[in-house]
Amino acid sequence: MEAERVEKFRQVVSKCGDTIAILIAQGDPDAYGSAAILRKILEHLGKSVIVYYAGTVSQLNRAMFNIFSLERDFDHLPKQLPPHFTIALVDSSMVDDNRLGIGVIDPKIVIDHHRGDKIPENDDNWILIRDVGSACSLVADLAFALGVPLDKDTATMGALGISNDTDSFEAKETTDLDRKMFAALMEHGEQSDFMEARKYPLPARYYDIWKSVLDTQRFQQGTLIVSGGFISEKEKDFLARIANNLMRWEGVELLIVWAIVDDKKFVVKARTHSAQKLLGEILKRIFGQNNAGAKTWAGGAEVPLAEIAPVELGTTETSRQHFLRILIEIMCYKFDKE
Ligand SMILES: [Mn+2]
Repeated sequence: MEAERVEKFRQVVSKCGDTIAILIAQGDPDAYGSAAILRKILEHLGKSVIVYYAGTVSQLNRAMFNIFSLERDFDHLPKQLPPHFTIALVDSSMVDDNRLGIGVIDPKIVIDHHRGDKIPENDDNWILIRDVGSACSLVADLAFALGVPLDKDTATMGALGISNDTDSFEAKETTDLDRKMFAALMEHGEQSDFMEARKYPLPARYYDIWKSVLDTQRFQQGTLIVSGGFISEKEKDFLARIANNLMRWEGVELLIVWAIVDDKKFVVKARTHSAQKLLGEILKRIFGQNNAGAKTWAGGAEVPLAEIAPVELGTTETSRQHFLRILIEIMCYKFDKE
């Protein structure tokens, strides 16, 4: 990282309040790792830090939470933060993110690899948004530039974030920085913890959801639309895992994996192979400006169910299956022209 950017970071941090709240909008290994490394950086610079995560801990993230005792280190984001807390945002750059549920925020530090909102930088904030595979790579680069010592757990978590977001360096977004930072982090990290957090057993429900995905598939003009059916909040990121896998399907250019979460929310994971398809724009147009976001090749959306479904979700199994079939048709219609 350029010396002047590092210097600017020091200056911005010195102007921040004593307590910095690092916010995690989407629970995934990249966000957790980024937050853990940024915490070490800010503590090294004399700040006290609280890491807050929004939403629940998914089943896939549970392994990481257990291995690194994150229940102890991370706090659940409350409805409101004390006004004197300075906000730092990692692995996201949306200032009005519905997932946070605390309204519009004014973060002084933003480190992200999603193209989304462009937050303007001024003398009092430090914004780093770059097209790399993982936010952890950017935060680790900053940590090494500042000479921040990283303990075994923090370094391993950073490496996990990189390998998760780059799909073990197979994703198109993967850059030289991701590979370098992974190697640098694992010099301090622990291979056995790394493996345990990557190769945890998958619950039977994961394969049930796969069955629904295969049963509901619709393929039209390069667009594959599938549904995981009714799932719980904790099972939500099974969808991303399934989506990454389905992108190997021959002829698929745009992939939409959706499900109904806890009978309340409509959740979408989208993937594309085509740089012509501006995924973020497509998703925002279909699902609403504040409900969707995307990197170049991957994105997602979350919408209250009532906003997307024209009928009430019934209670009997027959009516629920009927509801699902209606939504399958609606989704095919919405993506017909994309
Ligand atoms: Mn990420």
